[in-house]
Amino acid sequence: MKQLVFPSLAAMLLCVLAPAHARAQELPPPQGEAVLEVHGAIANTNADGAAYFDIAMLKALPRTRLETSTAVTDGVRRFDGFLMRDLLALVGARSTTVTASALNDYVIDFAADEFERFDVLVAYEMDGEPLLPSDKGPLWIVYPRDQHAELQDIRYDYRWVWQLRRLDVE
Ligand SMILES: Nc1nc2c(c(=O)[nH]1)N[C@H]1C(S)=C(S)[C@@H](COP(=O)(O)O)O[C@H]1N2
Ligand SMILES: [Mo]
Repeated sequence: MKQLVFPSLAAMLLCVLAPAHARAQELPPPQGEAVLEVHGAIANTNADGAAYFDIAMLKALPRTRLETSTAVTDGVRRFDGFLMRDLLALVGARSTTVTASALNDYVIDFAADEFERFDVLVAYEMDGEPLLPSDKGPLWIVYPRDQHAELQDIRYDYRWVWQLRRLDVE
C-alpha cells in the first residue's frame, strides 16, 4: 500500500499543473543535432520563440505508418514517421497557414486544415531504412496518395517536400 502513495501524489500534481501547460509549454531542448525547426505563431517553444527538434524528439511523437506509391519512386513504399497534425498540436500552432522549407531552399505553403482532413505524414523512414539527405531525407512530407484518389494530382505532388528542414506557422 505504501508504494501507491507517491504515484498518486504525482498524478494529482500533474492534474493541477496540466491546465497551465496546455496554454504555453516549454519544450525540452534538443540533445542532438536539430533536424527540424518550427517558427511563427506557436505556443510551445524551446529557444528564441521557436521549437527545435532532434530526431529522437520527433520519434517520440506517435509513430505512424503509411503504405503508398509515390510520384518519384517505383511501387508501393512503406513510410514511418509522425502525423503533421500531431507536430502542430505539440508546438501549439495558432494559425492556419504553414510554410515548409527544405534544405535545398524549396518553399511551399499549406493550409493547415489539409492536415486535419488527411493523415499527412512527416516520414523519417522508408521501407524500414532511415531517409538520408542524399535521398529525400532526413524528413519527407508524404501524402496518403493511394488512399485518396484526389491526392493523385500534380497539385499534391509538389507538396511532397523532401529534405524538410523548417516550418513557419502564420
Ligand atoms: N525539397 C524539395 N522538395 C520537393 C521539390 C524540390 O525541388 N525540393 N519539388 C517538388 C515537386 S515540384 C514535385 S513534382 C515533387 C517531385 O519532385 P522530384 O521529381 O524532383 O523528386 O517533389 C516536390 N518536393
Ligand atoms: Mo513538380
